[in-house]
Amino acid sequence: MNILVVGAGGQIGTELIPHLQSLYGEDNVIAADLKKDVVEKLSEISRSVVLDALDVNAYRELVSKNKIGRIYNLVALLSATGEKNPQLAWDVNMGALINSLELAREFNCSLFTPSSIGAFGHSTPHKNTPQDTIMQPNTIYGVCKVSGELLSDYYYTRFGVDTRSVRFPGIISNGALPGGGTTDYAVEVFYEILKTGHYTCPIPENTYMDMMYMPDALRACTDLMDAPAEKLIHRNSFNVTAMSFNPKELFAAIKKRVPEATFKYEIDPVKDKISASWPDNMDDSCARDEWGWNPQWLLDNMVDDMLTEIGKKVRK
Ligand code: AKB
Repeated sequence: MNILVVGAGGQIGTELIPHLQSLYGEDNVIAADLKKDVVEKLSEISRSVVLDALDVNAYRELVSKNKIGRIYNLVALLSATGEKNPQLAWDVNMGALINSLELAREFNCSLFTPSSIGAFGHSTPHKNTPQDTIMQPNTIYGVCKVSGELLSDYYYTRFGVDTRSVRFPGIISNGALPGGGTTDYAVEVFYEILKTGHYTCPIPENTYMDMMYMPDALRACTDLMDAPAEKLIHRNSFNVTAMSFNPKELFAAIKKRVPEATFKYEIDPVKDKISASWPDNMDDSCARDEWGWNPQWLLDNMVDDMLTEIGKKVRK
């Protein structure tokens, strides 16, 4: 089966490519991204192509020519960026999704499109947030995610398209940087502490959010897509989480290992509002029951690994 990753140059895509290659073979994975320089970089590790996912004809030609059987649609403007330009966020996030859904229908592909904790809002229960609950997000990013979940389920029930998805929490990684998200602080802090010894945090110290280390996120992407269809009661989209912490707890874990590290807070009002509307911690028991979700990385081993890996990059 040939697998296409659209929006491959981002935080998840750049690490999903080698993960997919290790599972399904190097030649069976194609990375597509809008930016030429990003594609040049990706071509060092994978078959790669420039693609504007909003150009349905170019997208169709790529899928058809390469006999694509599975699509990972990772195209998205994230939560904080989305608030700066809501119309663009809607156009990009929904445009890439509808094209992916239509092509999955036409070429009988399975389709993974990540949803997010951003699909929830103030009226959602914030503690142990259930799988099926109130979803009234307060951001354009969240509105796109809820619409995307509904549309993906519609394509499954109406046309039989094999659509699946997870609600990702903040993803922590040491590869490509996240950009424009509310949870980005949990990555930025490692670079700043290792480079300068200091970090100024835009999120209030007591705001809890779900988080996940990249190796677990990659397994979520492939385990769900490989799960037997008959086991799935839900499809779009599964709550998945690995840990929940607030900035104070993360910084304490870093300070234990880097005693000279210092932290202060300068709250970003947009990120403050967004993070306050998201769950403190989600209940991911449906993912565990229906396709065996079982995260391996918690706060302590994640912090150890991030400090080691980013330490190597910073010292280079
Ligand atoms: C963001 O902060 O916007 C993303 C997300 C949780 O979807 N990382």
